[in-house]
Amino acid sequence: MTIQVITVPDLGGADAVDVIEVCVAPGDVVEVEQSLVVLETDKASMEIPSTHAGTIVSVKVNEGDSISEGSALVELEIEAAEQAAPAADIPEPVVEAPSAAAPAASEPAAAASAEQTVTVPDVGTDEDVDVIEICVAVGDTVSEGDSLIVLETDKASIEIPAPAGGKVLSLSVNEGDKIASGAAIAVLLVEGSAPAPESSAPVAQAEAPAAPQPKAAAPAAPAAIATPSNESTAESDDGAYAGPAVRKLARQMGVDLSKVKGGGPRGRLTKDDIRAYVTKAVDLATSGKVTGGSGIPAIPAVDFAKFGDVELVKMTKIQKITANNMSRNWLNVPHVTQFDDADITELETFRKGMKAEAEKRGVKLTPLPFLLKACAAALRYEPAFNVSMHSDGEHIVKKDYVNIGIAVATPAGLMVPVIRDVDKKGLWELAEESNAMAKKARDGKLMPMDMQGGCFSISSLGAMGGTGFTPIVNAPEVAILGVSKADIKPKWDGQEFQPRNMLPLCLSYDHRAINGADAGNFMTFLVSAIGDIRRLLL
Ligand code: CAO
Repeated sequence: MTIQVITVPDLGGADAVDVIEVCVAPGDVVEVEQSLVVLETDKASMEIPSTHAGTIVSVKVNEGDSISEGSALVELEIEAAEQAAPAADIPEPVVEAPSAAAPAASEPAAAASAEQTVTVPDVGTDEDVDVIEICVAVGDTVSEGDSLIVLETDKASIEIPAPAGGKVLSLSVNEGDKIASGAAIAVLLVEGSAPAPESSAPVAQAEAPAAPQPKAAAPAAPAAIATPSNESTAESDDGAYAGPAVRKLARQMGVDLSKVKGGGPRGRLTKDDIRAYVTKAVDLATSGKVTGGSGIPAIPAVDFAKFGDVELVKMTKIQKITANNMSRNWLNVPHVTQFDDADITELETFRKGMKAEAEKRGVKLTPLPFLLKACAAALRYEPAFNVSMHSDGEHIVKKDYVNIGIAVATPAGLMVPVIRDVDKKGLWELAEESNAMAKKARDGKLMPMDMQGGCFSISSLGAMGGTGFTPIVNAPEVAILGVSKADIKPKWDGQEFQPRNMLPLCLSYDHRAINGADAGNFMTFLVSAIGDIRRLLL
C-alpha cells in the first residue's frame, strides 16, 4: 500500500482556476479515470480524473477554492501493483513550431512577430472534430484569450482562444467544418508587432524578393482542453446545451440556463444568448410592462377606431402625474374604506345663519371649513391617522402638526393644495384659505410647496352629488375623507322619524398603518363633532 498525492495537471497555461465541484470524499473507492474534482477556467470546465485506482485518504480542496497546476487534490491509498500503471493521460498543451510560408518582408525579425497562424491544439483525439461556432470575423480585434472558435468532440466542447491580442486577418474554417489537431484556424496580425503596411508590402517584396517571411504558427494554448470524461461538458443535468464559458457567464449573471433558448447550431447556447436574455429581463422589469409571473399584466392596446369615431386628446402633465400617483397609491396601499353619515342639520342652520357675515367678509362659507376643523380635531384625537409609513420599512413617522390637503378639480386636472396648521386656525381663516387655495389651483398658480406636507386629505364631491365613493389614499398620507352630497333623510329619534340633513362620509385608510378599531374611533369622533360643532370647542 502506498499513498499517492494526485495533483492538478498542466492546465495549458491557466492558473488560479476555480474548484466548482468535489466529486469524492475520504473513504471512497475510486477507479482509474474516475473524476475527482471539476475545475473551471473562463474557457472550460474540466474534470480531473484519478490516475490510479484506490481509496481516498483525504481531500485537499473544497468547492470554491482557487488552485493552480501542481496543487494537491487528494491523497489516494493505492495497491502496489497499481503504481506501475497510471492510466489517465491528461492532454498537454500543444505549442506548435513556427512554420515558414508567405512572401517576405525586408526585416524578418519584425515580420516574424507580425502574423500568427493559430492552429487547433491537441484535443485528445485523432478523429476530426466539429467546428460548432465561429466567434470572430475577419477584421475583428481580439485580446489574448478571446475565443476564436468552438470545437466539439463527443466528450466536450472546446473553445480555442487567441494566443495573443491582435486583428483577425483571415479565417480558414467555417461552422460545420470537421477539422483535426494541427489544422489552421485563423491568421492574426499580432498587436505590438510592426508589420509593413499593406501598401508598402510590394515594395518590401521588390527590395527583397528572395527573403522568406517567417510566419509563426501560434502556440494555440489549449485553454479548453477536454479532459477524459464520460460526460459531455456541453450538456449536463439542466439539459442545457452550453459550453463551459457560457455556463460560467450564466452563473455570474444568475441566469438559469434551462430558461434560455439557444441560438447557436443545433440550439447550442452562446454568450450572446445569455446577454440577450438578461437584457430582455432588465428591459421588462424597468418598463413596467411585466406580462407574466407575479407581475401585473399590461392592458392590451385596442384599436378603438374599429368601433366608431374617436379623437386622440393629449393628456396634460398634471393628468399624467395624477395617473401615475393614483396607480402607485392604489397598488402600494392596502385600502379599507369605512362609511358613515354625519347629521349636519345644526351645522347647516349655523352656516346659513352666518351667510350675511360671510358675504361682508368676502368669503364663501361652505361645509368645507367645518369639515377641515372637525378632521383636524379627529387627527389629534386619534393620532394613528396622523402618521406616515417610513420608507425604510422599519418605522412609522408620527407627526405633531396637522396639515390637510383639499382635492380641487381644475381644468388641467386634479390638484391637492395643503392647508397648514388647520388645528390652530378658526373657521373664517380656514374658509378664506380654502377659497384662496382652490382659486390658485384653478388658475394654475400653485407652487410645489403649496402641495407638500399634507397629513390627511379631503375630497369633496358634495357639490356634484353621489351617495358615497371610495377615495384613494394620497400616500405618504395614510387616510383620506371622501364627502358626498348631503341630503335630507329620515332619522329615527327613538320615537319617530325626523327629517335630518345627512352628510355621507367615506373614510379610506392605509391598513398597514391604521387598524379597523382606530378607524372606527376616528369616524365616530368625526361624525359626532360634525353633528354638534360645539364639540370642536372642547
Ligand atoms: N353636500 C351638499 N352640498 C354641498 C356639499 C355637500 N357635501 N359640499 C358643498 N356643497 C355646496 C356648497 O355649500 C355650495 O353651495 P352654496 O353656494 O349654496 O353654499 C356648493 O355646493 C358649491 O360648493 P363649492 O364646490 O364651490 O365649494 P366647496 O367648499 O364645497 O368645495 C372644492 C371646494 C375646492 C373642494 C370644490 O370646488 C372641488 O373642486 N371639488 C372637487 C373635488 C374633487 O374633484 N374630488 C375628487 C378627487 S378624486 O377624483
